[in-house]
Amino acid sequence: MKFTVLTLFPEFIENSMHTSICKRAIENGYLELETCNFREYTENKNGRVDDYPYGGGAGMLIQAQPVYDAYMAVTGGRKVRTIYLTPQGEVFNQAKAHELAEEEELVFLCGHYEGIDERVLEEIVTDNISIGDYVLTGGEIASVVVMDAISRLIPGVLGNHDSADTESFENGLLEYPQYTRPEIWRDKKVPEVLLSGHHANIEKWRQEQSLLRTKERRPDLLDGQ
Ligand code: 9D3
Repeated sequence: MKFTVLTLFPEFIENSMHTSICKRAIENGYLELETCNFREYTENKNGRVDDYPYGGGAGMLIQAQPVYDAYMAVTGGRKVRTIYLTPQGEVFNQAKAHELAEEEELVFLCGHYEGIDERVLEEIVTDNISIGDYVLTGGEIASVVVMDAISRLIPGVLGNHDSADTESFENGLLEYPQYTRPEIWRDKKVPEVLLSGHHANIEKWRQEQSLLRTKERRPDLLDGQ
């Protein structure tokens, strides 16, 4: 998978993605990351990429020209699925992560200020994605969230040890509580069944705990089941 990110803050994307599992995946060639600062493509002599909105209103908008020229420079006009991170997008979820993980290449466009001139969005954007109903300062963190979720679905990115995890979360329930050594910590004992060695009972307990926890914390996840 190749990710290309168009952003005014490429160092934020580079730093975030060169951490932990994504760092290893880039080093091992399972992921490729390119960032492009579209400020480098502005034709404004002061390096500006923003201007006032026609019709008035608060804040500034990113102009179409630098975004389009940066996009053409990184894609060469090829047809590439291009994701605009925006509060007006469809809310990202695990199904969308799976769908996007099928692509060989994705471009991410991160906005700042109050948004981007609609005309360039019409030209290049194929998918509008939000990461949830709260207000961020820009699209960068959202793009990292989406890339991180996609990355762990790419074959080879997770070690075999981690990949079993994938299946257990994706049954649509929250995970059961987990414990490691010591057996007693601050007078709290590990649930007896986990020490029993009785694998069928352990499996049954974990399923019960998953269901209980989901009912308590995320009843909305049970609506579709
Ligand atoms: C005044 C109207 N604002 C919309 C609520 C304008 C605005 C605020 C903040 C426009 C963009 C942003 C920056 N946010 C993102 O770029 C963003 C985002 C978000 O704020 N929440 C959830 N997902 C995303 S994806 C990109």
